[in-house]
Amino acid sequence: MSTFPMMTVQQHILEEQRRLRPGASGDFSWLLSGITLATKMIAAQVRRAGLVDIAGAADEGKNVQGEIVQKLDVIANQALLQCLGNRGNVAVMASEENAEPVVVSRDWENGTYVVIFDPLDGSSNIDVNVSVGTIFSILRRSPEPDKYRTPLEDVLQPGLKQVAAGYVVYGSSTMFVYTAGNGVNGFTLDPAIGAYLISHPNITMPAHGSIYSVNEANADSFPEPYRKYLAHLKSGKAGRQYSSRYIGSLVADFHRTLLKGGVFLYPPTSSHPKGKLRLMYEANPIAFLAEQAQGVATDGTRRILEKPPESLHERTTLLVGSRTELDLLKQFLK
Ligand code: P6P
Repeated sequence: MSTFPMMTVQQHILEEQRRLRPGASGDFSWLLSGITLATKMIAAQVRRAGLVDIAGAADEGKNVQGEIVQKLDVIANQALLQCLGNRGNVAVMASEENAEPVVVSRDWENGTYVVIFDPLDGSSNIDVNVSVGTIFSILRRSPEPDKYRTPLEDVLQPGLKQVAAGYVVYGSSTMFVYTAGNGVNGFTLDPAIGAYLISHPNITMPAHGSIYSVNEANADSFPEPYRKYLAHLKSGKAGRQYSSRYIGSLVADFHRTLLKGGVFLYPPTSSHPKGKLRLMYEANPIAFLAEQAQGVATDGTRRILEKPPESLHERTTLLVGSRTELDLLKQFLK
């Protein structure tokens, strides 16, 4: 038995591809390697964020080295646009940082994939050294090549159409977690060799948890069924004592829910009556991972993955977690 878990994420993706798509061209694994490369570049910047801040700006926008100091999420966005833009099989990219989809100038005719991402979700937490994350969602471009569709039409597909989704959480360690529709696997970045090595094979969400995760400051403006549900969990009448954990970074809050179970909720609030989280690059990839790990993801009325998107940056309510906690929530929402 080797001392190190030598299964890298690249190897895993290739094996997945061989098993699921024998004879495939390998372009899917080439695409995912563009994402893993970009996230290693982002991790390097996130890990030194404080230093940049200390260096600060010698003058407007420049640090003492004369470099242009950019917000980390802009840097993260550029890393993903560059690393994916030159893969040769990406037709369109869409980002939380860009108002409109980005058409990859090359290969528009041959580009197979659409990649949607939140380059640095929760970036406001960086200043206080709290975990942040990159979230991505991969779709295929429309199967009818003869039917012209605008880049936005190629992006606005329901979550059920995702061929892969995942995130990188820049936490106490840097972890890459993804699904290609055949379960969820987690990889930890070994900085010594710059490779993601398998650390969490076949992740399944516990069917019953003991943690609820919600921003309690908004509770007074939640619709009543949510308030009653949370009161029920706190009362001990749900059969166990629950703890409350809320990091305020979706990737970190979901990662804990994926591994430990329980429920994460972002219900409608007075400031966000349709929910705050973004459908295309937060809720959909998270929902795909949750369902692949035997969990549940809904907006309170339907599966997140079934929602027909109307706009790139539309928001949604997100209720995601273990089957027991979500089935109970559905009883309160009826
Ligand atoms: P609130 C971060 O800004 C984010 O988009 C998610 O990562 C996180 O779950 C949510 O917003 C936190 O929102 O209103 O609780 O600060």
